[in-house]
Amino acid sequence: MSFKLSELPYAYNALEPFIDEKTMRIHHTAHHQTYVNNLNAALAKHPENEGRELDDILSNLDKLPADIQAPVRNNGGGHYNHDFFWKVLAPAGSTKISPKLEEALVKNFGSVDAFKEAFEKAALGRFGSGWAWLVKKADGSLKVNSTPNQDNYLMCADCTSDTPLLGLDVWEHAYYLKYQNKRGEYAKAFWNVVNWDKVAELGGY
Ligand code: MN3
Repeated sequence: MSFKLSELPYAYNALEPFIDEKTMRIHHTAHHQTYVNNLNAALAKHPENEGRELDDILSNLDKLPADIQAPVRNNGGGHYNHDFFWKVLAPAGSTKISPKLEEALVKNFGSVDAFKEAFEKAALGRFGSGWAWLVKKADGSLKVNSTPNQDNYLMCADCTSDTPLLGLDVWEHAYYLKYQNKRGEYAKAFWNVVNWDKVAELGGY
């Protein structure tokens, strides 16, 4: 078994000018590819894990042999999160918030703008590297949260039943070439390239 890097569902320059081509190319072919390579290298040390789904592996990290728990957490999380991230991005103007999704955002956050504000706050508030998320809880409510490094909802004791609808990579490698230290500007620009159709589909709206 080995995990593979999937092709992006759009061209590297498709998210310009909000996320630039050079960043997308390096992010996908270098950063994401390295997570895949390192994940495969770690799992190869314990071939009894061959054929397991990544969801299953990441949901049961503590059952892996101790010597590969950290590399699988970091690189498996990296592979999983980036696969998710590419799917919730789309060229600017190609999708919009559906009435049902809008209704859910208004119900849970007060307004779409209040949701965006809460999400940007989570993105900015994450010290160091990590992710901001919009998740649907088991009770149907929507929440914004953030995780450090390449962690995600599969690894978090109180959020394993969460369904992620949207994620934003706030590692510097995701924005530094274009935005330098201005993570807030990157988080605001992100709204232009969200794949709202995918968000609605993931949430069942
Ligand atoms: Mn990244």
